[in-house]
Amino acid sequence: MKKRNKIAMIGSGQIGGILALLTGIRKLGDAVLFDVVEDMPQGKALDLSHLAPVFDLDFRVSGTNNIADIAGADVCIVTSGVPRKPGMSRDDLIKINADIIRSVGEGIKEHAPDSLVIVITNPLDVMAYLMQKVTGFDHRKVLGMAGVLDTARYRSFLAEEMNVSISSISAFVLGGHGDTMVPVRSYTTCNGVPVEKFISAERLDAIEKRVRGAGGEIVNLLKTGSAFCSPAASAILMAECYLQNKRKLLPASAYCQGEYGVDGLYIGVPIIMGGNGLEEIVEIELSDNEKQQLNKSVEAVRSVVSEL
Ligand code: A3D
Repeated sequence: MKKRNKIAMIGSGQIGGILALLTGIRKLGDAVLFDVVEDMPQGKALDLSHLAPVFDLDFRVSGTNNIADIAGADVCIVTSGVPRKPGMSRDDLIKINADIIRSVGEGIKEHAPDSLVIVITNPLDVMAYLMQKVTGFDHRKVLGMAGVLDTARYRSFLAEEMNVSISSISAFVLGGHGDTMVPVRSYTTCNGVPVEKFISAERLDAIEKRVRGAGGEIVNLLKTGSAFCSPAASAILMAECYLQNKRKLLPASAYCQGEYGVDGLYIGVPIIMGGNGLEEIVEIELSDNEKQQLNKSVEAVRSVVSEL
């Protein structure tokens, strides 16, 4: 009998809850919500299971405090950790979140050894690196979600500025998920037409600065947490590419072995994502300025990795 897909949320906080909701709405399979907080994942699961009949979704969802219940998961999406508070950088989270990633990584290795792991916990590129080390999984099966979200932010601001449909905007944000991320202007177009034809260089500088600070802008507005709907949607897109072998070209934090001059680090690069997880890292020609920015971003990630 063909098995139903199982998607495990490792961490059932703000992002975890939306991940389970979107798993149902996008018809990806069944969801299990795992968290250390007693009763909370069970409560979220019960609530979501009452949403399924409203939308006629053939979707089962359960909540647990026992990581053994993720057994057989096809995809594990990891948000366990603490989010930023106003005034904190993503790197300030490293000590607490590294311990949490080590502990859940052991659980994933034991109970879902064949799963694809998508890490969302910050500091993102460093936590993806640590997750791969702890699980020992093939690096193709451990990816970090950041580029899809950062690119979505870029596209959203550009579409608003140009007053065009969001679907016309194609863009890439590469590098580490932090203040040094690199919106790649040379590949940013409105239906193939370079974005510089529509927006002045000064306005583009301002928009790109806003992209780099967009996570912080949301933290300052929310005051008690960070963005959660769009990060969840971005990880679900990645899970979809894997489960449906879509072979979509998207930016993700991936283990580089010489690509872009980076060796032995996770960094945001364009990848083809399909049924093997990372199918291939695509090397695109960058301008000298973009190369310089990317190198700076890589050094920022490398210095946080050295703190592990
Ligand atoms: P939050 O709502 O606090 O959820 C985190 C959950 O992790 C909480 O429910 C905790 O109880 C749980 N948790 C802690 N320790 C463990 C453990 N050992 N095992 C299982 N669960 C545990 O945060 P959130 O969902 O808003 O954010 C989660 C993470 O995502 C944070 O590190 C954020 O910084 C990060 N984040 C990343 C992005 C990216 O674009 C990469 C965007 C937004 C947030």
